[in-house]
Amino acid sequence: MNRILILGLAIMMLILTATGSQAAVFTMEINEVNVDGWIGGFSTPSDFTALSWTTSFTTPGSHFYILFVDPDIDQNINTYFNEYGAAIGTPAAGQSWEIDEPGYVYGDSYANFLAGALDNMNGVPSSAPDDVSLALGWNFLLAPGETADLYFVLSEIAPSSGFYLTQTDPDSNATLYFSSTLTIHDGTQVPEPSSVVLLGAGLAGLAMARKRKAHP
Ligand SMILES: [Ca+2]
Ligand SMILES: [Ca+2]
Ligand SMILES: [Ca+2]
Repeated sequence: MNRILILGLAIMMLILTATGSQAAVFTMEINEVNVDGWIGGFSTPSDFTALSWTTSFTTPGSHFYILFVDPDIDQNINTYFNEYGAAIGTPAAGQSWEIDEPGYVYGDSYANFLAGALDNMNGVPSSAPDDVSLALGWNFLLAPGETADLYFVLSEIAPSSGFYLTQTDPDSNATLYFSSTLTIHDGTQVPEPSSVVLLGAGLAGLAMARKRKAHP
């Protein structure tokens, strides 16, 4: 009896260990921002589980801010071009988005990001997997004395509400969720320290060289 019980426990532990080791690896190929036409690149860790970005505007007038990410899921196991995207929900007023192959093969999301005009279309649906990149943008107007706070987050946790983009690797059974909020209020407000994760720290100036070549 004891021997059977012990064997059963050993098998359970093996299964738990195997499940734990199957966590997908997320890497970042490109992470750049277009702020009113100024392009900057964020440095990101070699792999990540979740990333978030916060920034604020206080200069009166019209602004746009677009965050572009080109994540890959388990690229060393099943490539970076077995993935697809989806747009869930309805964009907020002033919000733009794009899901597409970044432009190594056929997509125009990186070009549209540079031009400051996302096309609000999904170029990599589940019927045609490829290399997914995601972009979210905001166009907004600030009156004197107003502050705009922007927040972006990319993680495995689905937002409970609002508009968001997804990037799924069906072979890894993993999905990344990309969402953003814009809050405009009077006066200035110091962001909560816990929400400032990558604020400006990795900004590396002009757009980084794009290393990867088109896949066959
Ligand atoms: Ca993959
Ligand atoms: Ca496109
Ligand atoms: Ca990608």
